[in-house]
Formats: sequence, C-alpha cells, structure tokens
Amino acid sequence: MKLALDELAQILQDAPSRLVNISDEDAGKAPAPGKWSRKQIIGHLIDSASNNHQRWVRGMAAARTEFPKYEQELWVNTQGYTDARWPDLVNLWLLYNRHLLHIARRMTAEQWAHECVVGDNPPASLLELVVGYVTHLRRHLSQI
Ligand code: NI
Repeated sequence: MKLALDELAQILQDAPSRLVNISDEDAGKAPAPGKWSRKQIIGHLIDSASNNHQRWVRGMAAARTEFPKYEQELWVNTQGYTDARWPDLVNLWLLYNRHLLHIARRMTAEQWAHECVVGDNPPASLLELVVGYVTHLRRHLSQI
C-alpha cells in the first residue's frame, strides 16, 4: 500500500506541469478515429476517481460491499468531455486525486482486507482496488 500511495503522490507532483502545457485545442483532438482525445482520457481518469471515491469510502465502512458495473464508454460519451475546458479538467483531476490520496492514507490494515465486488468482477480487497487504481492511472497518463 505504501508503495502505491508514494507513487500516487509522486504522480500528483510531476504530472500537472506537463499537463497544463498542453493546449486546449491539442487536448481536444482525437489521435485517430474512434480513439479518445486527451480530454476524454483525463475525463476517464476523473470517472475512475469518482467511482473509486465511492468504493473506497463505502468499502472502508463495511467488511463486504457491492457496486454496480462501471461502463467506461457510456461515462465518457455521456459527459461530453471534448467540449469541456482542458485546464478545468486537469484541476478537477488533480484535486480529486489529492483527496483520494488523503483518504487512502487513512485506511487501516484491517480495512485493506475488506471485500469489494464491482459488477461481474471477482471480489477484490480494498487494498487491491487502491493498488489497481494507481496502476490504471499511470497507464492512462502515459497515453497523454
Ligand atoms: Ni481505463
């Protein structure tokens, strides 16, 4: 857990200066037909943050929790991220993640073992959700 959270803290220090240097116009361009623009990728990461916020807080409070299936294309398409302002998306992503880091640091070892079931996925521990969240974040940031 500590490794994942240290990595998240490092990402939140390093990424913003790189992200804010991307122009609003460039951020809205799709790299290829059917591929997400940078705005849609950061939007997808905001969706990941908001879904995980619910899972982490509710998961901390109970030994077992269940959550609905998360449909990423539906979330991205419904919200029209390409029409949003890039600096707003970057700020929202950054502040949301600072808060998630704050929350994850409050989790106890007993809470790490709490079981969370998301949609049809096999049950995962809260610890696995947090570690998986950081891995997913790193993977998508490398696409921006
Ligand atoms: Ni993803």
